[in-house]
Amino acid sequence: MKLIIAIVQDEDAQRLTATLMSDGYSVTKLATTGGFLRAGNTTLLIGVDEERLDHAMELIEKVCKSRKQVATSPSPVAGTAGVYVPYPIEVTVGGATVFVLNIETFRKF
Ligand code: 2BA
Repeated sequence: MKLIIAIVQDEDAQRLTATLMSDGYSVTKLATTGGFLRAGNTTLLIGVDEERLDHAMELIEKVCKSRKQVATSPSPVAGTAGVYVPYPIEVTVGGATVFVLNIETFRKF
């Protein structure tokens, strides 16, 4: 068995969860926060049998879109007054950041 950990944008989370569940996958949805943008995103935990892994990955790739986001970042150098000056930066976020882990044991009690 494998555990897929998929970090996706909130905008895609609803549709991805519905798509996975309608194809018979079990999904746990966590509200998470990205360390860089410090904005909300969604992490899905999906336990899958090995033979269904590729199909789940295809669904994630199909549903999750990459988007440009403008974020405010502190400047790496202090301004003249010794204060960090925030400036806007554009980053491309997503479609999905996916980790796949081997699961040693899976039990439901
Ligand atoms: P954030 O950490 O908020 O990052 C949002 C986006 O900002 C990233 O999109 C990337 O385009 C950009 N970014 C991140 N760190 C950067 C840096 N040091 N300098 C410049 N730009 C940077 P994604 O790569 O699509 O990542 C989306 C979210 O997935 C991340 O949100 C984070 O929550 C998660 N993530 C990505 N890679 C990860 C990893 N190796 N481990 C754990 N979580 C990860």
